[in-house]
Amino acid sequence: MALLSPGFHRRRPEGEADAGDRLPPGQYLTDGFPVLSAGPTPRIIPASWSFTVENENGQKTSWSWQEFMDLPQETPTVDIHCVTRWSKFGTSWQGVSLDTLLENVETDAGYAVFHSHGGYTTNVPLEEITDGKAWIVHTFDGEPLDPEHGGPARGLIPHLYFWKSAKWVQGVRLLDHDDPGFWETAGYHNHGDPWREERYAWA
Ligand SMILES: Nc1nc2c(c(=O)[nH]1)N[C@H]1C(S)=C(S)[C@@H](COP(=O)(O)O)O[C@H]1N2
Ligand SMILES: [Mo]
Repeated sequence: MALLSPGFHRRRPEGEADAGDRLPPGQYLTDGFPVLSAGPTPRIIPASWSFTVENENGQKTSWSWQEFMDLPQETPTVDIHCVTRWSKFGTSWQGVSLDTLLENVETDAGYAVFHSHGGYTTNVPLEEITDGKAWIVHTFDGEPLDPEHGGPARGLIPHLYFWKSAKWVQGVRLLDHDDPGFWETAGYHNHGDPWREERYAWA
C-alpha cells in the first residue's frame, strides 16, 4: 500500500531546499542550538578576559577585551557541524579573524592549539585557521555570546567538526609539532573534516 497519496509532495521549510548538498554525510539538521560541554560553564567577565597568541619560541602577544574589540571585526555566517550528528545552517557571528590576530606574529609553526578557561584544548594544523577560515567570536545572532556557548569569546572553525571551536577560549599556541587536544587524545579524529566523516580516530 502506498504511504503517500498521488500528488503529495513533501515540502521543505524555506531555505532548506539545498540541504542535500549542504549537509555533510551522517548529519541531521537542527533549528535549535544544543549545548555540549565536557565540564561546568566557567563565568568570565570581559574585563578580566584577554586573548594571547604564543609563538613556537614562547613570544606572546596579548589583547585585552577592549583591545580585542577595537580590532577589525568580521561577521561570518556559516554552517556548523557537531560530531554527535547535529548540523545548524546559517549561524551568524561577530568576531576577529585569526588572520588579523596572527598578522604581526613571527612564526614558522605548522600547528596550533587553542586553550580555554577550564583546561579544554583542541589542536589544528595552522593552515586550517588562516586565509579566512577561523575566527574568535564574541557575538551570536547579534547578542553577546551566552556563557553556555562559550562567552565571552570562543573559537569558530566552521569547516571542521564543532569540537575544534573552543569555548571560553583564552589563547592559541603555535607549535612546530602537532599536540593533540582534549577530545583528540580521547579518541576523536585528529583532523575532524565533516565532509570526510573524520569523527573518530579508529574509524
Ligand atoms: N572549552 C570547551 N570548548 C568546547 C567544548 C568543551 O567541552 N569545552 N565542547 C566542544 C564540542 S564537543 C562542541 S560540539 C562545541 C559545542 O558548542 P555549543 O555548546 O555552543 O553547541 O563546543 C566545543 N568546544
Ligand atoms: Mo561535539
